[in-house]
Amino acid sequence: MNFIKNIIARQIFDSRGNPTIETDVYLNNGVFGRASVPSGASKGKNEAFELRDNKKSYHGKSILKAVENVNTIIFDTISGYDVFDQETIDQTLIDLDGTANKKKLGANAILSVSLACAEAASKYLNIPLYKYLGGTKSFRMPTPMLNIINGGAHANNNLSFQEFMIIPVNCSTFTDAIRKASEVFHTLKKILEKKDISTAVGDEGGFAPNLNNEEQACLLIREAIIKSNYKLGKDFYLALDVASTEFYKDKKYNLVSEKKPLSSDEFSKYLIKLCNKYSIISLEDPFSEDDWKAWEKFNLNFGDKIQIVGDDIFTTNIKLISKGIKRKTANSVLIKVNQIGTLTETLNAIELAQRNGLETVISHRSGETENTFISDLAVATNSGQIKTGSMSRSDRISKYNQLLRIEENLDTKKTLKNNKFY
Ligand code: 2PG
Ligand code: MG
Repeated sequence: MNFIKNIIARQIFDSRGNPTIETDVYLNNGVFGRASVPSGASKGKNEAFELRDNKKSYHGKSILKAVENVNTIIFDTISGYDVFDQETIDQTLIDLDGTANKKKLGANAILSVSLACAEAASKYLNIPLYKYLGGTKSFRMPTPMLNIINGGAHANNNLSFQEFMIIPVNCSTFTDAIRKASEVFHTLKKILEKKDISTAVGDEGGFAPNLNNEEQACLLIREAIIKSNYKLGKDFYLALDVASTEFYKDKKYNLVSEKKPLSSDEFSKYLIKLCNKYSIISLEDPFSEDDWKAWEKFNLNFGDKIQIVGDDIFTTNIKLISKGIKRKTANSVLIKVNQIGTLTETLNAIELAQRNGLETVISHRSGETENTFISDLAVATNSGQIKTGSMSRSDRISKYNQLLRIEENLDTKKTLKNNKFY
């Protein structure tokens, strides 16, 4: 028997220095799995509930109630459960909470247990986590999307767009892809230094300078790609997380750099111009989570040319993804484990998207920990894409390092050839 013998949760810190939850799930033979939970800054309104204490300490951000929920009610309920029955564990946690958004126990409390159970099960079997999660299929490594300039809610600069990412392509291996990306990151740093532009970094380890506008960020990245002896549009593409819900007010898009607010149509034109000029091949949250019509129109017109990724609009929730599939809102779904709160629901969201021909991009949060679960998840689900920050800061690098280890472990090395954008 491989049953849950003990569960110990504690409060630790995330990459922004805010409290978050870490949970250890012990099995009867002494093996344990550990997981910690990330936290977002630009959150979709339909995300699962992050339980915080709202007391005086830690500026209201402590999560001791979530810890208590795990150590008492959750442990009392799932103690003795078979750790290999992830679905039953997760369903029990969902039922125990009983609310639509996991408000009672906290999605952070629930997720920490859910992920730690999977980790414990893989350790019990002594197999890598990605193999446990993925089963018997053959795996492919994801293409990394690296956010090397940060703006929006992740930096205190004047860029409205949240993430300016590079996508290395035409690489036979992940190792090769991450090498090229790292070279461009360091070249960009030199370029910024030379131009006397700040090289301080934002929440996801990308540079976060004040710039004239979003286009200047693309220009600087293009320069870095060229100076690294690569070609934009051949060796690299660009991707943006516009995170536009953050600057959508009164049905208009309010960019710091634009004189007047833009209507959905005007903003759509603005985006397409930028895409054409800078080989931008993927746009995440180009429109607000409340602007479904703009999504539909954009996907109809450009969905065959550009990857249109739904983050805030879907929140890894199968109800919203189903709605998006019916209304042809996007052609890709961003997957964040803490947006929904259990492993099973995350896997269901990925399966639903993939079965309906949508791409899945596995994603970190802006507040991360050293936990590398999402690296294994990306490989296990053959998602083909992962975004997990820039080439600095251990909370981001830990995910890339784990992918290097996984690639070393895989039998087939030429693993990126069938990925999108190749
Ligand atoms: C996003 C994420 C991760 P946050 O919007 O895609 O980059 O940011 O975790 O702040 O929601
Ligand atoms: Mg996003």
